[in-house]
Amino acid sequence: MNTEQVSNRYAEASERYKERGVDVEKALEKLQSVKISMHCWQGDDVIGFLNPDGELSGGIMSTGDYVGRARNPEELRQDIDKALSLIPGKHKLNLHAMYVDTDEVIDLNEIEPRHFEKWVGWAKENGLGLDFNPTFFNHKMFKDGYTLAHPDKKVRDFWIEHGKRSRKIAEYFGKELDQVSFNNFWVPDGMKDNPIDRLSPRKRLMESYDEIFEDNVNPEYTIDTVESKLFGIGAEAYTVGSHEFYMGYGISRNKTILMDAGHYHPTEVISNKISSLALFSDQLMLHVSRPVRWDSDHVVIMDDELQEIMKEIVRNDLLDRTAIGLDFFDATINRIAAWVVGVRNAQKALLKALLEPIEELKEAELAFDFTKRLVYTEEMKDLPFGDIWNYFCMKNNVPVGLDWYDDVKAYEQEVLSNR
Ligand code: RNT
Ligand code: ZN
Repeated sequence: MNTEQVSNRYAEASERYKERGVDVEKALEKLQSVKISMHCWQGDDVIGFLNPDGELSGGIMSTGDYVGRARNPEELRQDIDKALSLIPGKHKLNLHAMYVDTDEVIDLNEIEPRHFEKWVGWAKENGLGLDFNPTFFNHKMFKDGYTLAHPDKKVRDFWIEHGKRSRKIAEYFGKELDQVSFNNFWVPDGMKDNPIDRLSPRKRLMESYDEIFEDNVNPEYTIDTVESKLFGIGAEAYTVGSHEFYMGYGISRNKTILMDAGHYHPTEVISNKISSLALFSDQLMLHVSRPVRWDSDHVVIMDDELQEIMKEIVRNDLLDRTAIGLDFFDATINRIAAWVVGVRNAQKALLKALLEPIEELKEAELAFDFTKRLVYTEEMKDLPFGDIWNYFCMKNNVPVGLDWYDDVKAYEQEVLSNR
């Protein structure tokens, strides 16, 4: 499609939405302002640069050996640049501590802001924000299935130090880039088989966190988030940091609760949790991921749950209070395509949610007019949403429709296949 066709279709589509009382321009303005936190770890299968020959541990798994895994920070940034050039808008990169960029030989309990200076320089050049995560896996101190909940204080102390340092780095990101950096704590701690004592590890985890969070950091620059999980590989029977653990911890300690779409029972959805959490917490963060039968971290597609998540955020006016991050890792496909599909889908689902006649639907519901509610929401599905999305891409100078795929293929031939 050429520019004129895209514009014409946009004009027509806008009319259709207008008939339903939807202000398309306003929706696009909103969409433009939303930053998605794109996770760096799709680019190298969650290996990192601290221990490049190491294996992924912590009960998560990436499978596949597609050509072109990024092996160092330069390659990873080059790949991220490529992906971002195909995604409309300005976003954030979500870094893990193990993605340090330094010539010094350092360990997780020694990281400092200067080990991330290159990432910050790159983010500044590209007008991006940075989020952060301490890394509680891929390391020899992840012992006996435990980190912060380990019975041995020496093991806990190693990780407590790491956690403390991660907060200084996130604070530095926020200050340098003049926008808040979310710093997410997730630990894999758990047991393969049924424990005798479920309480003590949880108490240790709570006390370790309390120590980590003792230090003051500037809330304008960084916000701590805590991520729960149902189970991991090797922690099938018991995961210390469960949903209830972090609900209690987050609410009582004023920490932001992060919900990952893959971290609940298979029929349990985070879309139905957002509204409850929003009543008790000012800030929310999500890991938008796609579980397939279990916490499998598949690339995010335009499925019902993705759309439901975005609808919940938009209908309840929570966009300004909800940080949206992505979390998946698929090594069986082109990794840049994985990012582009995932981020673009998150944005598309958000746009769909923004293109609803929300007030009218709420009124119908309040008047118990469930017929109208059903009829309208079903008919809305047929409106030419794709024409609005294409126009948004064009306005942002990124490829429209399938055009981006050729770009990724060319990059694979020129760059990735030579690695
Ligand atoms: C693991 C969590 C966590 C990780 C990243 C790499 O189950 O979802 O968010 O995926 O920290
Ligand atoms: Zn996650």
